[in-house]
Amino acid sequence: MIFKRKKLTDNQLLHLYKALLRPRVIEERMLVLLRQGRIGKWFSGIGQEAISVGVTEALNSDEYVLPLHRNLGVFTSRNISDKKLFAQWQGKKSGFTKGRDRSFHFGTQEHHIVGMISHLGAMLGVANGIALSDLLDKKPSVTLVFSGDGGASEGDFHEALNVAAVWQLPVIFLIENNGYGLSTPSNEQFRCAQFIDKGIGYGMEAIQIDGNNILEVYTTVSELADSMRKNPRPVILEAITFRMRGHEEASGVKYVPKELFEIWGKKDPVSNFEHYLIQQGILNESLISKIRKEILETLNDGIETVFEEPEIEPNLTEELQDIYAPFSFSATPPSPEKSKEIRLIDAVNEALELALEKHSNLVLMGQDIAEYGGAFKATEGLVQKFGKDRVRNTPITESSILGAALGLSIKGKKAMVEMQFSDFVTCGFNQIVNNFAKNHYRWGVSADVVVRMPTGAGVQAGPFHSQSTEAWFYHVPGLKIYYPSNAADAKGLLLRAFEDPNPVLFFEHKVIYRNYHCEVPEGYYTLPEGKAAVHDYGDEAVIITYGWAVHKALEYVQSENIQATIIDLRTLMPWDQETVLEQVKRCNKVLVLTEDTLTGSIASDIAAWIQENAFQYLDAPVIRIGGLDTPIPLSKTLEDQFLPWNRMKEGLDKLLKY
Ligand SMILES: Cc1ncc(C[n+]2csc(CCOP(=O)(O)OP(=O)(O)O)c2C)c(N)n1
Repeated sequence: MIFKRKKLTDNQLLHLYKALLRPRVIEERMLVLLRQGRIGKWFSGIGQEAISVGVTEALNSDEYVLPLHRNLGVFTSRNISDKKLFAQWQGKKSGFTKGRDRSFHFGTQEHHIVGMISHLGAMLGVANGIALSDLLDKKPSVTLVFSGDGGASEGDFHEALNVAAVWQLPVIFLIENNGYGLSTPSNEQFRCAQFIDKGIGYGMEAIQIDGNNILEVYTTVSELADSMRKNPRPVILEAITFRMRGHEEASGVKYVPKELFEIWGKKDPVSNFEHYLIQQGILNESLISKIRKEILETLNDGIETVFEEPEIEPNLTEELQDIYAPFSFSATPPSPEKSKEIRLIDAVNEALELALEKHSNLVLMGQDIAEYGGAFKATEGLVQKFGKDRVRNTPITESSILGAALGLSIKGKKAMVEMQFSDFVTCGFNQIVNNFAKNHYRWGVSADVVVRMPTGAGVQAGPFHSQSTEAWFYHVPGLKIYYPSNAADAKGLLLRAFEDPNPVLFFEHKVIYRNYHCEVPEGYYTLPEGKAAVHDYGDEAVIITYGWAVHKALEYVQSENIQATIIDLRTLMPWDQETVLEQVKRCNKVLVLTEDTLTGSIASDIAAWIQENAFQYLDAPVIRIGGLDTPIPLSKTLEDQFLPWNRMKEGLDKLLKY
C-alpha cells in the first residue's frame, strides 16, 4: 500500500492514526463481549475503518454525514463518547434514542450526524435535502452520505443521484464497495464493472479510491470537499474495500472464498498505516501500546458504567408524548367580516401563497408545480412570486423528494411536497411511514413536512388515479391526517398544517376542487385540528364522515328532509372523539360513511371506537357504509356502483327504521 502524505504534518498523521485505531479497538472489545454473551448483535466494520474515519476527518465538523451500519468510525471521529455510544447499543435510557432504536439507528444534531433507518437507500434522499438547505442559504458546505454496493441496487439510490445531479447539490455519494451484500456477491447484485461507471449516466463526476488507504481517503475527500464548497455539485465516490467479517457476527462467512481474506488481510487499513508511520519515525511499538491502552481504558470505563445503568422503566406518558414534536403557536381565528366565494382549489392556492409569505423557510416541491402550476393548478402563479428556489419542479421521484423534505426539516426548514395524485404516494411510502413518522420518536427531530394529496374517485380516472389512501397512513403512529371537505376548511387547515412541525398528510378531493364553492374568509387564519364541524338537521341519526361524502350526505339529508346530523370530521388524525360522543349520545343511531373501500377503513375504526365507548347510548348497531372492496373501476356506471352513495341511502333508511 502506497501512502502519500502530501502536506500533512506528523501531528496530523498521528491524529489520523489515533482516529483510525479507536473504532478498531472498540470493535475488538465488542467481539469479546459478544463471545462472553454480554452483548447481542454486532455489525462489524473491521477492515473498512479507513473510509468512515478518513471521510469524517476530512469534512468540517458542521458538515452532515449520513452513515450506515458499518461506520462506527464516523461516530468516533465526531468525538461521541464511548459511554454514550455503548448506551445506545445496549438500548439504555442514556443512549441517543432512549432505548427506542438499535445500534447505529440514531441522529445527533450536535454532531451533525443523521443515522440510518433499517431500510437501505432511504437516507440518500435525505442527504439531498440537507445539501439543498445549504445551497439555498448560500452556505458553502458538503453533505456526505454512505451506501453499500448492495444498497445501491435500491431505487432510492437512482432517484437520489438523479435529483442531486439535476439540482447540482453538493453531496458526496460514498459507495463502500466491499464485494458483498449480506451473502450476495457483486456479480449477483449488479452488472457494471465498477460504480464510477455510473457517473456519466447521471451527469456526475465519479472518483474511485482505495478505501483501505486512510491517506488516500482523507486527502481525496479534503480536496474534493474544498472544491465542492466553491463549486457545488454532486460526486460519486467509490471506495474499494472488503468486508472482513460476516454480515453481522452471527451470520458467519462460509460463502466467502478463504483466499479473499488472505488477500485483503494484507491490505488491512490499520496495520498498513501503522507500518508506514513506524517507517516514517512517527510511531513506535511503545507509543502504539500507550495509545491502545488509553483508548481501552476510557472504553472499559464507559462499558462498565453502562452495564450498571438499570434497564429502562417504561413511562407510558413519555412514550405517547414523544410520537409528536411539541410546539406552540397562536391560532389565528378567521375574521368573518371579509370573505369571498371561492372553490377549494383557489383556497389551497391562497393558503400556499400566505404560507410562503409567513414562513420564509418554506420550500414547495412537486412535479410540474412551478411554471405549469401543478397538475390541478393548485400552485399557479407561485413561482412567479416566490421564485424557483422556493417553488421547485422535481424529477419524477416521489421517494427521493420526500426524503429531501426530511433533509430540509433537519436543517430547520419547512417543506411541502405535492403528490401529483395521492395514488403515487405508494412510490414514497417508505419515507412517510418509516422516516417521517418515526423520526421524532426515535431521535427527537420532526419531519416538518406537509404532503398534499389530490385524492378520491368520481372523475372516472380508474384504479390508479382514484384511490382513497388516507387509511394507509392512519395506521401509522406519528403522522397527522387532514381531510377538509370545503374551501374555507381547506384554507384554515392547510395554514394550520404549515404551523405544525409534525408531518401532515393533507388530502384534497378532486371532485371538490372545482365543483363546490363556499364563502372563504380573506387573509390569514388557522383552524384547529381534531375539531369536527356539525351540520345539525335533527337528532334521529348521526352520519359521521369526511371529504366528498360530507356533500353527498348533506345533499341526501336535505333533499329527503331527513332529521339527521352530519359530522364532518375535517381531520382524521387526530379525530374529534368528543363531538362524536356528544352526537352519538344525542342521536343514538350512527352511520359511519366513507368513500374508501370499507375493509380496514378509518370508518371501521371509528365504528369500533363507538361501540366500545358509547354502546349504552346506541338504539341500533352502528352501520358502516363505504366503497366496494374492489379496485376503483374506470367506466361511469362501474364507478357509480363502486361509490357508496346508493348504499348510504339504503343504510340510512334501514337505520332510521330500526
Ligand atoms: C430495503 C432493505 N432491504 C433489505 C435489507 C436487509 N439488509 C440489511 S443489510 C443488507 C446487505 C447490505 O449490503 P451492502 O449495501 O453492500 O452493505 P454492506 O452490508 O456490505 O456494508 C441487507 C440485504 C434492508 N436493511 N433494507
